[in-house]
Amino acid sequence: MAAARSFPLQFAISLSIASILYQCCDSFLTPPSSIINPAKAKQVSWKPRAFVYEGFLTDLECDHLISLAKSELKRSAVADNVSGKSKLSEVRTSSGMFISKGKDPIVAGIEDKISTWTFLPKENGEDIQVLRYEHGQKYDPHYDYFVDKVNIARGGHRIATVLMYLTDVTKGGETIFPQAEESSRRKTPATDDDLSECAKKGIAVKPRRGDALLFFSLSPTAIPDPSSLHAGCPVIEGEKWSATKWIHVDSFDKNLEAGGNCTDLNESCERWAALGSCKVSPYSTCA
Ligand SMILES: O=C(O)CCC(=O)C(=O)O
Repeated sequence: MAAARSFPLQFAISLSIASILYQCCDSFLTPPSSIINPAKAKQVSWKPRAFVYEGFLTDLECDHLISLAKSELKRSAVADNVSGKSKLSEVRTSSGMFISKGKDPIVAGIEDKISTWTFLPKENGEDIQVLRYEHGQKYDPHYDYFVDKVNIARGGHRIATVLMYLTDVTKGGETIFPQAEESSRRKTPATDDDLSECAKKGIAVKPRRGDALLFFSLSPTAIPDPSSLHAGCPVIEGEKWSATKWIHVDSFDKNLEAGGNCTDLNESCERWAALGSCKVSPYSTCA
């Protein structure tokens, strides 16, 4: 009888111990690198919507991406505005390579963090592109959204970009938004000796190893945002390694239908068209 009466008490004590152990071990088992702390993200600009997350990648993650890329680098290309085909251009002089999605647990962990931070599904992301910029190399001002129908057919527009800096750069190599609206809350100090001349022509983010820059190329109403124009300033001293994750409005993993026909891909197209989406967005894939 006594044993029966103390059962609820023993049960409650066991439950508390189990809960303490679970909480303690869970935080030991979860690598600190996979925890996203929104307080670490600072707003860089509101037009375009751009944020920097300090210490997004660990040293191990930065080194891992560089070591995967090192022996596979090729001259970077750009997409032709009409045909959508890749072509070499003086607009972009870095070298780079793509790391396939979920290639190993470290890459998959980085992709998990990106998805958690951006609230965008992993399947909407392209493979991570690792880039190396040597002295003088740069990426002239451009948009990440496409204007050709071929590239839009796979996953729709690129809605957001996460740019991760894998190294510090002694001088130059900043990412700059030349059309960004200066807000009264944040001004790039024009006299900052740390910044190159190129970086003083807009809102600039200085590459720091482990930091990540997130910006949106579409407005909240899903229309391409011209203020998202951005560039990689020439590297003046040192070397810049970065890794880019482009994220689309829809799945990038879905198989394309034969022929790549891109009209009315979404069952809601008729409704969107009735609401005027084709008039609002010249890039709509709805008929
Ligand atoms: O390297 C940079 O700072 C810019 C890179 C970039 O614009 C891109 O990868 O789309």
